[in-house]
Amino acid sequence: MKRFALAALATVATLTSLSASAQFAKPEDAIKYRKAALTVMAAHFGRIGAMASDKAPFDAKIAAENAAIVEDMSKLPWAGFGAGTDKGETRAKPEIWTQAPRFKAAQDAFAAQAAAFQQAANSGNINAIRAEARKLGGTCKGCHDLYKVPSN
Ligand code: ASC
Repeated sequence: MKRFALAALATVATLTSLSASAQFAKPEDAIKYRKAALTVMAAHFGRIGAMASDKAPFDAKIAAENAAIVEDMSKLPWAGFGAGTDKGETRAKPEIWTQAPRFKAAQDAFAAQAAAFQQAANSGNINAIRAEARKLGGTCKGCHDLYKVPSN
């Protein structure tokens, strides 16, 4: 337990310093970074989604591993939304910058739900995983509806 707590703290410290120190030479680097982080997160969330919807056999260990990655990644994309990154290869809406506190609150709600999701995954209970995965998907969608230009 103690060792787990220390390891968790070390991970948080590392990720916090990583995201705080994420520096981008050019706006397009930041855009690439945030897309990459979101893509990796979606891939690992999708592996659990497949289990939650019975498209893949349930494996508690694999679920926990993927949820840990989702939780780690949930903190990273936001450093890539700095000033000047509203133009380019992006479907990010201007509201991200014109309603910055609201966008930040959405990030925080999302990260909190990612943590709850990881806890559920660690419990190994597929019904808890399903419930928290549904909520997490809801926070993804909530942000996309407000802040992402739909693809046609
Ligand atoms: C995912 C994923 C998203 C969200 C979104 C939820 O698994 O890749 O972008 O969930 O589809 O509505």
